[in-house]
Amino acid sequence: MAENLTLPEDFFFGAAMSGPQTEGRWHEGGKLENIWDTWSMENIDDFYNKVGSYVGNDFMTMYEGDLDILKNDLGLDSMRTSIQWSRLLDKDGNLNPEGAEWYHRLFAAVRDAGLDLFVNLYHFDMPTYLFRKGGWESREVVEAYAHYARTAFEEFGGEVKYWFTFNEPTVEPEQRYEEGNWWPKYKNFNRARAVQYNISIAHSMAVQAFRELQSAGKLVEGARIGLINAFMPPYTKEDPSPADLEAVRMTDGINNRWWLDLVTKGELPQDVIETLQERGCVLPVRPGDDEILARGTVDWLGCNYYQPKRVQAPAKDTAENGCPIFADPYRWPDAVMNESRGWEVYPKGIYDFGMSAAKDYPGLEWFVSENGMGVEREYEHRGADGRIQDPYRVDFVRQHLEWIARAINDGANCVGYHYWGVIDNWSWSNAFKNRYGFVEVDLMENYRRRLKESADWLKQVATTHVID
Ligand code: BGP
Repeated sequence: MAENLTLPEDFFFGAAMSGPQTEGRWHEGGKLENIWDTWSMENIDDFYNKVGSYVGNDFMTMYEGDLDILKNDLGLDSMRTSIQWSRLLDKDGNLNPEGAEWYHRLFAAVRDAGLDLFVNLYHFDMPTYLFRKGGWESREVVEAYAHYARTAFEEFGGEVKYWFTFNEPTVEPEQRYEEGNWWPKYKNFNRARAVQYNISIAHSMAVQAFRELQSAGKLVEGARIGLINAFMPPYTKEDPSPADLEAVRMTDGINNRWWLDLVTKGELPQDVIETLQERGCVLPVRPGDDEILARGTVDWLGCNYYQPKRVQAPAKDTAENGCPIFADPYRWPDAVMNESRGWEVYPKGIYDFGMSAAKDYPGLEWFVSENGMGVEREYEHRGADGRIQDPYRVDFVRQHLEWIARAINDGANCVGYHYWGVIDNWSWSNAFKNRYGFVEVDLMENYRRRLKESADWLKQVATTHVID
């Protein structure tokens, strides 16, 4: 039988972005400094081409035109952004009226544009004064997050239906606390897992606040809460040793099962917690935490998928600082790379995630909440009409959509696809290095938007759901 490579009619097809990466106006309207702003001021040399967090892609100025592009030029039906904690609340945890007014205005514009709105809370963007109080290592800050979540639900719960507590809650522990890539560049596996644990508590407290408001009839009909994680299916060598398989178990456990178990069962995976503790990892567990975690179950899940995680047994099992090492990276000889970004392109990974979720977490509804191909500016060539020609982006998305359609045909409960960075945006220390957009942002021309050639293809697929 011929493959049916179409996406379901009611499948969401949209765009993912975040507040701190797009909004700009970082010091206006009562917005507090967040960790990216502070890092930008402290060491701009750490940012690609010395472009800090200040401007995003100027979305706060250009949002009306951008929404029109999403809806009419690209044919999308939905979009995600995030509410910046540092814009919504002041230092005493009170609502910042100007910040709240902006989000009301934006959400109304999204509605008026005919797009379904997905709102995430935390996207790596902690207010600096809270980071200085210990950040995710402090329970006081976890409580402050729960207050921020509740305030956001109270303020916007009458207008926003689809909510998410965190974006990629393993990535910040990894980048900021474990691998030392993000300011202030800690390198400590144990600290990273302690932070991951506290984020799990914060997530569960937010879900509890959501449920309370929902039972009190304070949220729109059909409101849903979820979590967005970078699910990177782990793979090892074709002929693995028991130690390679152990590396897969722990990689999968820390990155994937940790969150899948939390959001479906209200608990963390016991085997992973036990192994961590056996290896000397101390988690900041407090009495009563199990009851908090038990409230962390959600209505659906976002899966950010860029690349798989290939691992093998570690060469040594302890780092210089005494922290355990569970896996080393493994370079698959057949890997196809996006050389510009340095990430592997493996579209079948999304199928494998969908199939394992269907088997191990039956009934779990999920969507692809980020996927995309970023390349450096030098890689993007213009045609005679001045538009960037990017057939590689079409190939990338087409292949991923094909594997998503196959997964759905084989029983995966995937209900949508959001492309990351539909309009080029600022991305953490990479700034504007990797450009994901179907729409170019010209940094030399006041952030002017211009469709890339791939935009025509995207519109065709987004409006027909036929993957051609
Ligand atoms: C994801 C993040 C996004 C975005 C994306 C691309 O992990 O959720 O916020 O940054 O990665 O990242 P980069 O620009 O580094 O390629």
